[in-house]
Amino acid sequence: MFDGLKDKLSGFREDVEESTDSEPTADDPETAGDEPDAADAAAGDSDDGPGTFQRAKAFATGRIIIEEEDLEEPLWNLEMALLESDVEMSVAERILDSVRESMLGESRKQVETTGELVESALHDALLDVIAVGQFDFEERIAAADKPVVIVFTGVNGVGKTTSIAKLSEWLGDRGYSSVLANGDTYRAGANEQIREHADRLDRDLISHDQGGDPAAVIYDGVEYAEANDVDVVLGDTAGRLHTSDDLMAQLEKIDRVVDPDMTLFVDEAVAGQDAVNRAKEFNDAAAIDGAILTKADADSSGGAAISVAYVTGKPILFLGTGQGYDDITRFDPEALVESLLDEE
Ligand SMILES: Nc1nc2c(ncn2[C@@H]2O[C@H](COP(=O)(O)OP(=O)(O)OP(=O)(O)O)[C@@H](O)[C@H]2O)c(=O)[nH]1
Ligand SMILES: [Mg+2]
Repeated sequence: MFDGLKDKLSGFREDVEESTDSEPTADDPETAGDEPDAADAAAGDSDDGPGTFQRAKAFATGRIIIEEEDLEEPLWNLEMALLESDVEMSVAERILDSVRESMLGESRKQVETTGELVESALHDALLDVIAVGQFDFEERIAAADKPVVIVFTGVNGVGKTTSIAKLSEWLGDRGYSSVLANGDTYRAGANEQIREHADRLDRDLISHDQGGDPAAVIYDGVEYAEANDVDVVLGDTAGRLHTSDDLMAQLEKIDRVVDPDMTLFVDEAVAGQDAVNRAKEFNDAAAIDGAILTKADADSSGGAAISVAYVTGKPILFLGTGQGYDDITRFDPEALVESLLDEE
């Protein structure tokens, strides 16, 4: 998963190692910087002297000192790599700032190798953006008054209905009953599609005729759950663009009438930057509580997985990893960061 990004992150490590690997001596002018330019020359040797001396001393004592200029090119390459992997611009900048900060100045800490310093800087910088807003989903379900009402939103074809079926299975595995409510009264065939899932999973389904009011369907789902002691109502909605005013007004009505405990935004990991933009737009239009990224099994750049939480302030809660009902996993920021930095 996210192999492209993984390669690029290890490229950064190599870049830094390369730009810091020549062991400097106080009288070796080459070590003052890789590409001495006119400004360096004009400033004279007085700028380079103490830095070089410090570094030589650090080498002598086994410490590693990274100079600003060692990082310039690697950081630029890292920025390009992140952007190419569809990491959102503000997120890439945040990552660069954290990496720079933890590798320079204060943190000239004792580490074994430059590689380790890079690894720990990248680890902290990535976790900082990926883990934004995380909460324990299962604990929240356990603690909430029943029924817990969850509504799923997003654009067409990203995997909302499939994710509902998977989540129903996931909840069942943990002892929670659920009912499906088909708020997609818009698309022809939507009832039949979710009916198939409900039948296969042996779940009850609340649906109205095509063209009906989605808020009314989900409301009926809640009443059904209350009457039958069902723990969770999973409310589907039609795929929509955040720009389709009528459909967005429907979401507001669902919010008003049903007041769901959670609204989860669903999008595809493979949509990269588009998924990031849509998450932000949906969150602005009707606040979401978290996101599900589907199709993480397909070869995706990883940009969405890294950016969505930072950009929306809401966590990614699940990854969809295939078409089967079991192909859903809790999104674990620490595990993702470790796998991105794992050298095998
Ligand atoms: N490989 C893979 N395919 C998935 C995943 N999640 C959903 N799909 C597939 O994506 C297609 C669309 O899924 P749906 O659940 O119908 O998407 P939707 O968002 O409900 O679509 P609309 O109701 O039309 O807006 C189906 O063929 C699913 O099997 C996933 O995690 N991995
Ligand atoms: Mg659907």
